[in-house]
Amino acid sequence: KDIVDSSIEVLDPKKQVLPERLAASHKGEYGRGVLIGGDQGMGGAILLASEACLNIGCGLTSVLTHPDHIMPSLSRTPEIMVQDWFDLAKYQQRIDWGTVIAIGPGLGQSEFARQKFDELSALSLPKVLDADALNLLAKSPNYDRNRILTPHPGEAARLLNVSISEIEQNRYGAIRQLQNKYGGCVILKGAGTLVCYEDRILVCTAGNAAMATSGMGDILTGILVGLLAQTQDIFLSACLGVWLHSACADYIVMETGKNVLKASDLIDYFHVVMKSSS
Ligand code: NPW
Ligand code: AMP
Ligand code: MG
Repeated sequence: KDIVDSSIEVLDPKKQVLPERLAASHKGEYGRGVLIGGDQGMGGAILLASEACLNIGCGLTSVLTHPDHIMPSLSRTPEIMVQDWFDLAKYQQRIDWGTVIAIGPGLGQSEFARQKFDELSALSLPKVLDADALNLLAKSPNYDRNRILTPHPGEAARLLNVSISEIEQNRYGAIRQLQNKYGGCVILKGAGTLVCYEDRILVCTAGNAAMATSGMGDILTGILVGLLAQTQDIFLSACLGVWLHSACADYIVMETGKNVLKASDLIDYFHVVMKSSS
């Protein structure tokens, strides 16, 4: 029944274009992304997200994270400005500086994380909420039109207080409920990722099971916040980001014959895939 619903559209690759980069432009014109996450033991999540954000073209990318992850981040990607989230004055300066925010990858659900989540929820900046930010949202629901939510079925189940199988049995109904309850643009991940915005639901037919590995959703979050930094448009960023993430995985599988991907494999392919599909 869901499949024949006329309100469901397929994400069209031909409509997906990266934001234009004008000859005389400078980094200040492509947004300032602030990514918050990476509690102890989960630093990789925010590193992956921030690297994806940088590579998709965000003008200035910065990270607020647990101090354990500052040196690893700088060693791996010195282009990214990374700061200790416990330095509250610098934390606040960085938030005030940002034009878009992503919160959640590896954030954890400590009291500190909850406090930061609550503070950020009050800001009107466009946001991407993922992973533990979604778990915190489930515990303390609020409505916001200017954000992208990126639940996998486990997170969606928490957000709607139902079982994972109830989500999976009716993914269209679930994403509609998520959008009604929480607002903004919702992405329900998994094979056949859905994007819901206002009265539209789109399904992504790209993507494959080689993506079923750790950190893959963190890459999507980085892509989304990087696109949002450049466009300020949650729906456009969600459609392009979801498609590109999956199309990269399809491209690498086809080119290399790999049947499993590391999440970081995708990062160098964003522009290759855009070029090959244009
Ligand atoms: P089950 O039981 O496996 O069948 P959690 P998480 C379900 C960070 N990470 N279809 C799954 O189901 C994240 O950013 C850090 C159906 C299970 O019940 C978070 O902050 C990394 N079910 C934190 O870890 C790399 C699905 O959801 C539950 C499903 C926890 O995030 C890894 C698991 O979800 C990770 O990104 C699907 N397609 N997908 C790092 N390198 O630092 C998921 N489920 O409990 O929210 O755990 O997603 O690992
Ligand atoms: P996360 O669970 O947050 O790491 O997100 C996993 C990402 O990989 C999401 O974007 C999923 O849609 C994608 N993914 C995982 N498994 C599959 C699959 N079998 N087919 C297509 N996409 C998948
Ligand atoms: Mg995730």
